[in-house]
Amino acid sequence: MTAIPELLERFANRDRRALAEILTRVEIGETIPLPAAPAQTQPTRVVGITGSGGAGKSTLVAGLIGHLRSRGLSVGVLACDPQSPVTGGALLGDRIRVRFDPADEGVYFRSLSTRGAPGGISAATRAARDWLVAFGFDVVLVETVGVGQDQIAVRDLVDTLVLLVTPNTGDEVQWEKAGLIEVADLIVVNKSDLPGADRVRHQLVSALTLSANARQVPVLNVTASTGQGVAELWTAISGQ
Ligand SMILES: Nc1nc2c(ncn2[C@@H]2O[C@H](COP(=O)(O)OP(=O)(O)OP(=O)(O)O)[C@@H](O)[C@H]2O)c(=O)[nH]1
Ligand SMILES: [Mg+2]
Repeated sequence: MTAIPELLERFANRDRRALAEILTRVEIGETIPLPAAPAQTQPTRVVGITGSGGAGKSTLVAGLIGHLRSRGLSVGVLACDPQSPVTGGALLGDRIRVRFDPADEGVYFRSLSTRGAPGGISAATRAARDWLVAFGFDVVLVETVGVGQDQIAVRDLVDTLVLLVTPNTGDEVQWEKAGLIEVADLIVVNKSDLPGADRVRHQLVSALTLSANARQVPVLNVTASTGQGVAELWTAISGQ
């Protein structure tokens, strides 16, 4: 194990291996003093991507990485994996599905096991987010599975919360019940290549009109698997 002063010095020099070691140590509960974020023209924007299992969150994260890199923005990703019923560890799924150039220094990807923590958010997620912000990424994306009311916990972790729903799954009713559509800043109807996308979109728009929180929550159609709508989504996020 590296001594803390050395680790922090390497971290300050933007050494990704130091970042990785810090995240591992923080995840197992060690407290390491967090340095101030470097001076940036724009502060880091932290964006939460939530939705039920298989909604296309990782695919969208991959699409956003591509879009953000093409604009010269660096990206740190935290993927909060659901507890695996088999091993209790992180599922490999996210690491397999999110593809990016491993040699690209502008992207950093990290999976955290949620280990059954309430809210589907690992206790260490907040700390990990803070370290990615301190590292100075332009954008930090937090992928987390939506599993009901506890998911609202993600709200406090991010500047912008994006909720993914998909056509014909009945999810929209569930999200409404869970109050998630009221805390989301943006709602994405992903898999808009599938039938029923417009119907779901209309249902969401009317549910939002009726909701107690009468904020203007944009509902966007996206097809993450082709990248359709990803640029428009980023425009909406960065204009928030
Ligand atoms: N038709 C269609 N399929 C999609 C789209 N986006 C993602 N998928 C597919 O949906 C499946 C699940 O995608 P993921 O990105 O792994 O979904 P996820 O929400 O990250 O899944 P978990 O992390 O396991 O909850 C994959 O087979 C994707 O190829 C889309 O826009 N259209
Ligand atoms: Mg995923």
